[in-house]
Order: sequence, then structure tokens, then C-alpha cells
Amino acid sequence: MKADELRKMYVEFFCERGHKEVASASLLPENDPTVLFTTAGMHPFVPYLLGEKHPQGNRLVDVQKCVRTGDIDEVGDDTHLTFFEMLGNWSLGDYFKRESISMSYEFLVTKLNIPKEKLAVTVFEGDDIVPRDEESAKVWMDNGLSESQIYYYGREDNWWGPSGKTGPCGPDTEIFYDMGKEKCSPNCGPSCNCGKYVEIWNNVFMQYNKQIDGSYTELKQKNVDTGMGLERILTILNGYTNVYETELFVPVMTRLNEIIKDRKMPLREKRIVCEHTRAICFILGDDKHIIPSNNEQGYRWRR
Ligand code: ALA
Repeated sequence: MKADELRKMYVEFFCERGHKEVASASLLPENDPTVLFTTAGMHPFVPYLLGEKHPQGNRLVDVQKCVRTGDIDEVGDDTHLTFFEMLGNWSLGDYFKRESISMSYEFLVTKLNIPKEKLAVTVFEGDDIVPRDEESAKVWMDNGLSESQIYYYGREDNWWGPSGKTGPCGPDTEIFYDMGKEKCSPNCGPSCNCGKYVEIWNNVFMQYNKQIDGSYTELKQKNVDTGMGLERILTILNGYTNVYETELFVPVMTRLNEIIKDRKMPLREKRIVCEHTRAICFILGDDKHIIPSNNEQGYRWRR
């Protein structure tokens, strides 16, 4: 499977289900002053998640360029990236948990032919502010997952957003692929980060707005924000073990090997050079043309 085939399949699948395609926004957030870069698909949509009408309707699909530096120290492992493409489908006050989860399941299992046994999902276990998400767990089971494939976790794992201090957020259900490695311990699960389970998609049920004092208010409408990692899905569909084997990285790695010739360089360092090179190319090539400097986006670029 080529990256472009996958992008097309995803967009077509959601267009067939009433979504309108929206182009990727700039890597410099236009509608969200709380972050330096577009770290997720949601930033361009913040006003619409808050209730403003989107000109293209209330079901949207996109392939959004993202830069996320929070995981920068993980880069060089098999799956973490600073620049990545996020395949996203959006409900702006339209469908909610049942339809969102069912469409994700159908896309993965029926369209991409991923065996359902290879999936594990997590749902929000609840706390004193927001109840346990039994509804999402039930929808997963109605679709065909068994109870043993469903894990409940707390706010650290199953709550998404806001990226800055304030804004739309909510509990999520995350979808993982079992890479087939041995369990790292009897308690091994999607949250342990041992590499057995790789997160491929996140469906966020955005129904809250976090305020500056840390409290949550209900949004005017219930939204869905999903994000699937293009590079990770591509790795899995092609039976690779890491993102550097995909066509998105092979040419960069080939060129690096030509440049360093016989000099020894540890694999992890090579991967970091490839990954960061790709990221700064996209930052430099962005419509907003970000250049290295000593503050804000330009400083991240330079680092
Ligand atoms: N906004 C969600 C994420 O980035 C989909 O994981």
C-alpha cells in the first residue's frame, strides 16, 4: 500500500458517509493561539468545535500536517515522529460515539482488512468529574471486539486536549495494533509503551471546554475529533516493523547513507537525522514559511 492510496481510501470512505473534504491547514495554527505549531487536526477547527458554523458542513474529513515536539525524545524508535500526517474525520455537533466508533471499526477491519484480533482499544475509566465510558466499550463489543480487547484507563491515557491551557477537550477511545511481540509483563497493555501495542487512531469525544481556572464547562454541541497516524498505518499494512521502512522515509535514508559513506553512525542517530530533516523541510516549505530564529517556532526549528 502506498501513502497516496491510503490517503485516498480514507478520504473516499468518509466522503461516501456524508463528509466533505477539507485541505490541510498550515503548520502555523490560524485559529488557535494556544500552541506554536499545528500539533493535531483540531487546531484549525477550534471555532467550529466551539459552535461556529463551518462553511462546508458538520461532517468533515482531512489529512492534516502536524508537528508535535512533545515526543521528541522518543524519535528514533520504531514509531514516534515530530512531523506526521493525521487522517481525521470530524463531527461538528452531528454524530457521536456510536457512529464514530462503528465507522472506525469498519474502515480498519472491512476496508483495510486488519484482523479484528490484532486490535486493542482503550476507553476512559471515569473520575469524579466525568463518568466511566461504558457506552464506548459497548459499541466496541457490538461491533465485534471481545471484552478482553478493551482496557479502561484514566485521564493520563484516555483524555485528549486541550493542547494549550484552555479549549475543547474530552474523553477518548484509542485504537492500538498488536505488533505481535511477547507481553512485557503479566500486566502488559496498551498503556505500557513496551512496543507490543502501537496506537494507530484516536477518537476524541469533545464535549467539554477547559477554562483558564482548570474547570470544565459543557460545549454547546457534542463533537468528534479523530486522528489516525498515516505513517503508522502504512507501516502495519505493509508488514514493516518501523516507519523508516515506508516509502516516506526510504529516499531520505538512502541519501543519508550516500552522504556519510563508510563513516559509522548508530541506526537510531540515522533515524533521528532522517526524521528531523523531513520535519524541518515541511516547516520551511509551509505556506507561512517559517525560518530558523531565536524565538517561538523559529527556535524549535533551529533546535
Ligand atoms: N486530537 C486527537 C489526537 O491528536 C485526535 O490524538
